[in-house]
Amino acid sequence: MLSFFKRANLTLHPLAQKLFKLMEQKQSNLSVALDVTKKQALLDLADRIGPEICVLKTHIDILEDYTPDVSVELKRLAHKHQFYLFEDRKFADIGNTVSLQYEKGIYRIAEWADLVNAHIVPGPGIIEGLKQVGKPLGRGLLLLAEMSSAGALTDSAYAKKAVAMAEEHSDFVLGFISQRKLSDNPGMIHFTPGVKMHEGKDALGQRYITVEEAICQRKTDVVIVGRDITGASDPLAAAKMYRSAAWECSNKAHAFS
Ligand code: S5P
Repeated sequence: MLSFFKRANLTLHPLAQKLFKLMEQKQSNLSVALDVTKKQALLDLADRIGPEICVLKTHIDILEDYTPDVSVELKRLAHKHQFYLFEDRKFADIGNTVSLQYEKGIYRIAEWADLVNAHIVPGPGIIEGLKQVGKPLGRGLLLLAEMSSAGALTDSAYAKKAVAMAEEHSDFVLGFISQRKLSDNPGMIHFTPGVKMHEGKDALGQRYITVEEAICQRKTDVVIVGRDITGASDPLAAAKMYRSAAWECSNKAHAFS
């Protein structure tokens, strides 16, 4: 597997280039999912864990006390600690609607989120709608090609369609949410959620694989870890542990290429 640094030169997507370089400089291929419902908790965790991560993933609509200064603060912290912001909005509607959901409304996602993601169920119009808003701002899109949850309908034929759609729109799409490496295009970045220190599941259908399984065996690039970090007694220590485990695995994968 090529190093992230080499892959930065093999994509024309400006945000993918920047993200690859940041991962290499920061030696981090860890993304944390900060699924908390109070803004202060979100910002405190972002400030503490920021030095360990390449991407901070939010679900901004679960905050009970959202005010527009949250996104201003998130941007400040992203600059301070050098990470990118990924709003896990999972758009899933027709192009016109998603472009409004992305740009307008209370959250004004396009103003602050470097990355967003979308389901491909509606067809390529969803990508076109998001691209109209996001591309002029230098943003990037991840396609949900495979989900981590039990019984997901994202079988291999579906994932293949996601890869084909990504190739058609590689000026805006820079990768996937998936459970394995799906594309041989070195510019495409694979993000894998449903990661824990031990395999298992939660009570609502989430399934977990290990960092080792995700990166060494399944050759993905970035692991997304949520509750195993946010619910730890020491979230910073947990983030450090995941960061070094993930980086070590990707170094091994690069060495054996
Ligand atoms: O297939 C998916 C896609 C996503 S983006 N499975 C997921 O779990 N996610 C997200 O990753 C999910 O919405 C949550 O924010 C995070 C996983 O959190 P954890 O607490 O289970 O690690």
